[in-house]
Amino acid sequence: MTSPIRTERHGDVLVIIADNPPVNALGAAVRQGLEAAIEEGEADGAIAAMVIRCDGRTFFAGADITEFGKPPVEPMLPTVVDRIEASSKPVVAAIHGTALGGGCEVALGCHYRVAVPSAKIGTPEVKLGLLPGAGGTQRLPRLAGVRLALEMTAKGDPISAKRAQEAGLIDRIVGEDSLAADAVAFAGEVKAVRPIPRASERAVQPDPEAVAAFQKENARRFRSFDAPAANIACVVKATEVPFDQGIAFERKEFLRLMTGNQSAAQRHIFFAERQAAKIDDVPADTPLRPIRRVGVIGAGTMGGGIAMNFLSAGIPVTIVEMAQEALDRGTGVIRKNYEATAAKGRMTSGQVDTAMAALIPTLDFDALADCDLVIEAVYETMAVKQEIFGRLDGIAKPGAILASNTSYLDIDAIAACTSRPQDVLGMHFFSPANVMKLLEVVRGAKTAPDVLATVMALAKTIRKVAVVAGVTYGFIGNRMLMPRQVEANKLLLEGATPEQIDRVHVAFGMPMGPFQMADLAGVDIGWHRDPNRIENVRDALAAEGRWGQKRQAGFYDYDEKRNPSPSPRVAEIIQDWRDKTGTPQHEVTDEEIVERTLYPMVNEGALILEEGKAQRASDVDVVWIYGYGWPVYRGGPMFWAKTEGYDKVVAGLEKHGFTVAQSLKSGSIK
Ligand code: 3H9
Repeated sequence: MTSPIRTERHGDVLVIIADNPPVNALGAAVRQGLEAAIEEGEADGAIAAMVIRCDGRTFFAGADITEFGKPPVEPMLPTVVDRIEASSKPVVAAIHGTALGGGCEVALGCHYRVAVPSAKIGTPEVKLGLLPGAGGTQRLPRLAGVRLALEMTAKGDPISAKRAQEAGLIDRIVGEDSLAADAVAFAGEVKAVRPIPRASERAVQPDPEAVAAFQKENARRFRSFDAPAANIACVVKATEVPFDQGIAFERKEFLRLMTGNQSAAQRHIFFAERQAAKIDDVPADTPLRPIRRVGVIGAGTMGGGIAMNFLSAGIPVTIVEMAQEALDRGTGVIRKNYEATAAKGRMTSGQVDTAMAALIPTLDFDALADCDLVIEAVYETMAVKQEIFGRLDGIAKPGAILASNTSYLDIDAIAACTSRPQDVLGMHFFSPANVMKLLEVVRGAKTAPDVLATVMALAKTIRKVAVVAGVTYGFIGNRMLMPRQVEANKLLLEGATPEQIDRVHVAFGMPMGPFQMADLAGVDIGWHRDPNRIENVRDALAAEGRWGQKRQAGFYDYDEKRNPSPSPRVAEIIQDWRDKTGTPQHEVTDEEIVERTLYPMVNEGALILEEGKAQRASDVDVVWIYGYGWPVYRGGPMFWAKTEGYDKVVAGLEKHGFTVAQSLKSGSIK
């Protein structure tokens, strides 16, 4: 097998080039090749300096994550980085694309670093539940100081080449298109400089104030995650002990994280997210339909948020409403949202204007005729949707993709109202649609493969994580929410309180519990259809005007700042329903809440998979991570069930009388 590493001689500079697509991950063959190339440069008397660079789209994007958990293959990355640093001849890293994780650590092991202006440098290991385990936590603070090292390791966001240069991580920014030649020239300039600058030999001052401030600022963000604290501890260690001892500490912490459940879950989600983009029976090279203009029907909260995704990506949008007032209101909200982003410094006012200029608000339905994709975002009523799709069929140009943003309804029944069901599918955005990462792409019985492929690719353009779902009530996410809600309501009657149930969910890692969610979304959702029908606690609250946060009263009472407190009135209403229904009371434990609200979600997920409404278990996990804030360190409901043990989940479900999915019983979930 040919090595992914080759060498070239440019005068007295040995250029070591990696070619390991797609992202030059530092797999075993790359590590072996790098070590051998350094030896080659050391041994050759005609060589005075070396350059390490990569072919393809990026400098090394990190260790090869697929190797984690498998038997180690020598040389390990820390050894390779040490070998580079120990070289008696200067080594220059030539960086383009993203020097991430182990890639960043290779660069830090080099004696000099040059980069193109568009390059990014970072240590995102924390996002995989890890820390830079090839000396990064010890070299980074020595080169860039404690504060930036904390930012980079514990938060994991990459920095620009410019910022890296200011911080002393990059020695020179070179031409965007002349990296190879400029790096060789730079190596020529530094080849005779002695002593050779080695990061490990530099001193770093402790900065306890910076550490304390950083921990305080990020306490919420780091809540319940193991890896940020470990990253911080390693950086602090770098300021306290000699390099070798710091490395020993880093190694110990790295292995602890690597073998833990959190990192396994986070690595699972990394691959799950990428896997979700693949459609089993649609080839990756399926020709796509061009999407140059998007139409959105409905300028309400959902429609406006959907439109923003495309405007932000530079795709013009025609947005249609029935009344001028609603149209103006919708357009105004879009502008206000953009201006708020600009006020936070995340957009320029020029970008706000460009986005707004690409929006055509209109009352004229016929204006949708030149759109390549039309997304309907109106009331969740089948009759209304069918009427709209019938009209759209008469207006949209041939080949246009027609999508519904329905959260529950049958896409096939909607498609049947058109003469072109092959062009129809669901695009289920999550609220707020311009913020939430998840997009459920609902594949109808007749949806054409290229329509599906086009929408999946488009999702990437608008920076969504898309998951394919089949036609089933509530698709993947909302269908799994239903058994949770049913049980939460039963538990109230049996003796639990909304506070207890929500607390168990928040302690589990969810952003909020079922009743907090109801208050946020609106307790009155669904109730307006038949206000005279009062069948449960929720209806009773809605009938009393306790519609949730918007009314400062729902399952909780709220003050003006929307801080919740337990509601005596709600306790009364619950007691009323306990009496009315004669429900036997018992002391509900936290464990029972987990077994009765979270296990049924897993069970429903298994049924969805058995019915072929989701392609794979990891897709179900992606839905819950990106659509509902399931804690990423638990890897999504299906992954979590595996870590809990399928037997335990099955036993818990059976104990409470649920009918358990066959695949869960046999442990054959895929
Ligand atoms: C580490 O370095 C530990 C060390 O500190 C210590 C060691 C001792 N390995 O994302 P894309 C695959 S931890 C294996 O779609 P983009 C990916 O699965 C690592 N495979 O492209 C996908 O495969 P497929 C620290 C990897 O252009 C394909 O490459 N580094 C790896 O949107 C394309 O990926 C990171 O955490 C990998 N490291 O984004 C960086 N990376 O086509 C992780 C990617 O079969 N990577 N693949 O689905 C990224 O953030 C993005 O991939 C990147 C490119 C920004 C590089």
